[in-house]
Amino acid sequence: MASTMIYQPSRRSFVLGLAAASSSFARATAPPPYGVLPSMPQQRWSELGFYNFLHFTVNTFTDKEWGEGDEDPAIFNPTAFDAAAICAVLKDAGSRGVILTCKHHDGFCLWPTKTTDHSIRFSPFKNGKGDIVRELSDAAAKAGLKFGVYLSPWDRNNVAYGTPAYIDIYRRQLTELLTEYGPIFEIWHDGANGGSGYYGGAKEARTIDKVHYYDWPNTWALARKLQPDAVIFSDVGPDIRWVGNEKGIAGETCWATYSPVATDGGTAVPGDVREKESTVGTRNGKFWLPAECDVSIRPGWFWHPAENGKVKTAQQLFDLYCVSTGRGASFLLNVPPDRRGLIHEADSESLRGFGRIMNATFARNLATGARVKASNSREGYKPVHLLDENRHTYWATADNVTQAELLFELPHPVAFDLVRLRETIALGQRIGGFSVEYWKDGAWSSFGEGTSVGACRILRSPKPISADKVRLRITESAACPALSEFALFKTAL
Ligand code: FUL
Ligand code: CA
Repeated sequence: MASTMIYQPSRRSFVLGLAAASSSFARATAPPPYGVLPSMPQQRWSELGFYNFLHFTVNTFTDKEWGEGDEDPAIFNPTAFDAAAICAVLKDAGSRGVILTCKHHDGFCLWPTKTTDHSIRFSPFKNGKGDIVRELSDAAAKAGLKFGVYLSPWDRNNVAYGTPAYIDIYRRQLTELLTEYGPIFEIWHDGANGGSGYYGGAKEARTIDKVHYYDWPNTWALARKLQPDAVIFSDVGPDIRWVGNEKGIAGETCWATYSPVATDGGTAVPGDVREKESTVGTRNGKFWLPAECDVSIRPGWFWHPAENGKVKTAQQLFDLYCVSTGRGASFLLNVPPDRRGLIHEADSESLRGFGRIMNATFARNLATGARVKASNSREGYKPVHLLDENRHTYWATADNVTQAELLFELPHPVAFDLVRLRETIALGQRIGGFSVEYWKDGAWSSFGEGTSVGACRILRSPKPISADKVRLRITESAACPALSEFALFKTAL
């Protein structure tokens, strides 16, 4: 990965961004930033937490997970496709955005592209006049959901796949998607690459050189130019990294910084990265590359009638949220439309339940109203900023202080099983160790401890505990700690 591809904010832009949040902030001296820093699009992305994938294509009709690319476009014919209805279900679940498989490995395009005939234009859907990308991006905008595009680099239909001509086709497809459908928040490049396929009738296996074939730096430069506010995802970024598994689980330690390496120790590229390391990231890594946890609500990525009884429950989704977003990553949950072009009832029920749990659990920070004392505070960065519901104001210590204690005294005992911390990531990933304790029977008991914090860190206890005094200890920090929020919640199942 070329380091020039990683674009970082100027120091000025984020300091101004934070200062705008509170005028007393502007007068005090902010802690100097530490290490590599998130760009503005990466900072905005880290506030999303939960958003969705929609896997939808010819596979929905052939009952396959990977189409060969030899499908007759006539099979693509959703009978009741309703983008607004899909968005309404996602919105109710608390989703912040939706990423559509505009083209999966089969090469079938869900928009009337000029680059290939393997598309919706040759399907019976709306007599070839339909455009799923248009309908979904419009409906998402109306529902207040961000819209993102998945465009598979591997194309098992295209005759040119494996030759330089295909790279031009891929970039033209990307250009259509990034110029004709409004603002795009995330661009998703899959790592599955090369192998057998139809390839315009050749029906053979084609392998590609993963490091050079796609010329990623230039494709990403094109994406940056067309949608400068979007984040670009792949196994290795340049903005968001794959978490290294498809289970929706980030490492208990999950650094936002990462120095990706290929399996043989060489240059990491989409399709070749040490997956286990992607789960954890790298302390003081070379790039700001936070993890995204992609997982399907069903066993498969596409809708299969045989999996209607295997939909994850609302509670399972909540558990996944806690180990993805709650570990400094994000939760990208796939919900595949069925052959009608709707979210199946079983999936909507789980999503509704998940939304209910999320709303009821996170409705109110139970630490609100606590008196808070810090062992050390920097001038203008008092601990009250931890309880002001504003992620742009924060508590920080003096420059040379890298261990600290915060004491929260509540007016009444509260029952809680979740503790949520937010680090001030605009200043880099600083904290490397912390513990939470509560006062019980005249002594401090351990609630839990952790390493990385990042944009959001949730510690969970199997049972609620009740206390009127809670203590947070920062046990390790690479520079003086800067924390934006401290919150207590009780899971409302
Ligand atoms: C993988 C693909 O091969 C799957 O079909 C799916 O799209 C998943 C999100 O990424 O690499
Ligand atoms: Ca705050």
